[in-house]
Amino acid sequence: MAALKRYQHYINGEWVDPSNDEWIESYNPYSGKPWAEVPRGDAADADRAVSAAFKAYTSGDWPNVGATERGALMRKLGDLIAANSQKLAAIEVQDNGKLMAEMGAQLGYIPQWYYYFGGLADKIEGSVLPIDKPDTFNFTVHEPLGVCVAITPWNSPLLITAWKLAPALAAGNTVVIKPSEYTSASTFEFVKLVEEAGIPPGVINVVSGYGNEIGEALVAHEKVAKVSFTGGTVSGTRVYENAASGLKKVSLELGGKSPNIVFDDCEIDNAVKGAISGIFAATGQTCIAGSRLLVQESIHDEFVDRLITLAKTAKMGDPMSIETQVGPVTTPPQYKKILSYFDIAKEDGAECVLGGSKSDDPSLEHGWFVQPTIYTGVRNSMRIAQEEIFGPVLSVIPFKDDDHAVEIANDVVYGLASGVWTQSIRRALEISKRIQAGTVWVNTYRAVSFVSPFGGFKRSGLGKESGQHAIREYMQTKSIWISTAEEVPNPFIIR
Ligand code: TXE
Repeated sequence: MAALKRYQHYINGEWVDPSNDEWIESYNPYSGKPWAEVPRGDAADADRAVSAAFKAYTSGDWPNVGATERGALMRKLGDLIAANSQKLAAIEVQDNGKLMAEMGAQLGYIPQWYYYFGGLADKIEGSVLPIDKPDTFNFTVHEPLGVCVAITPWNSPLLITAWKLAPALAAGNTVVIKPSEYTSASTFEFVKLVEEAGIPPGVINVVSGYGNEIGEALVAHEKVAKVSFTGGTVSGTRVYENAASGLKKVSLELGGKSPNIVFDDCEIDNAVKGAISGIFAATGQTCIAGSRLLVQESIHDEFVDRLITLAKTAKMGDPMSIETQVGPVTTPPQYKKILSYFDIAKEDGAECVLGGSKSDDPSLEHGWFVQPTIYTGVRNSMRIAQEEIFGPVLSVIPFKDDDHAVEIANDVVYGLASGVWTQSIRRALEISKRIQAGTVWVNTYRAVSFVSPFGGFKRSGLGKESGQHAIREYMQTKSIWISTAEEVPNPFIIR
């Protein structure tokens, strides 16, 4: 067997082995075989990376790089990602099982985050305040926080890295990135571009390993000012608890159980496509998956028929092939988790109208493939309607009218995204206002942009990524007071 490709930590501009010399095998989800190994980092590696980032934040070149120049460096980094997009896409497909068709488009788009936030770097202005005190000049400046830790999941490693890294860098912070132990390769490949972009050593560091080992050590490190986390709600809650003891700033982008609501006045063909893209794209492994399809009773049966017809055409196969529409599940635990929900759905009494098991295609037997699955007769109280499955498993829930749709839509602990399919502007606006979720898509689904804020309500998270205000998640405001009085007045009273 060919030797596995070995990646090292990237700390202070250098490639280094993990202190304990332990490694994690990285698998190709299509072949089910390991192809690379990444460091199994520990607390010592966390300390090395954070110390490098802290040094780069407090001394050396970075503190003297002005905001305009930071923007220029980020644009260079964006250009380098674009120039290397095919290579990065191929690594992600191999390591993660994402479709080449999706990764080609994603890598073409990722540079935009670096361009947008690079452009924003020198547009963050403080204010001079009309202060109510005599002989006083008061103004604000917005400063970076220091060392930021970016913890990313396995479902879209490079896109989610961009969402965190671009605003953090634009604000002037230094960063330690910890990708998922299942999919670290693409982040290591990406960080090779940092030196060529001219970004000083220590400003961007990448370390890999398990969440409960190096992940917890990073979050707990006393020199870390902020943690930005994307992942599951259980791990996110743990990160929040650990960060609390150091009073660190935290952004969390967690799970979802998003309602995709189809009203009887919709354009049915478009809504069917929207339902499919909401749950089967990326093999359902997205936080924004429209995993609860709420369909108005009057069109329920016709809609489900059309949905099944289209879903049956989904081509499952090798994610490298541009023809493939549904790829493998990325990790073995995730594969098992999805399969376990097929049993749960049966116990709960949902009716399986498509799929409902692992793939029976012999050509896919080595990979982690599950069939696109649709359940009808789902009540919103069932576990398949309440819990994030994170796979191509759709629960169809009928509703009577607008109030009923909103009631079901909001009756979950999550609030990440939602879809509304209607031709009525009045209804679109009304329902959008009433849904408790950070994103509402009307007559579309699964659209994201560097321009538009993204983040959850309720237990889907804290803070926003993308959009102008995301940079503020990586900054703090200082108020500076200057007295122009000739004499200091009575020192025993507050001024
Ligand atoms: O994710 P984890 P898992 C959901 C989805 C999935 C479930 C579990 O429902 O089935 O989460 O997936 C790091 N301190 N999402 O277990 O554990 C970990 O190493 C610090 C939704 O694979 O959340 C990895 O880098 N770090 C989701 C990252 O957190 C810790 C995307 C995410 O892993 C840590 C992925 C700790 N205590 C899964 N524990 C989304 N929102 O898009 C783990 N990590």
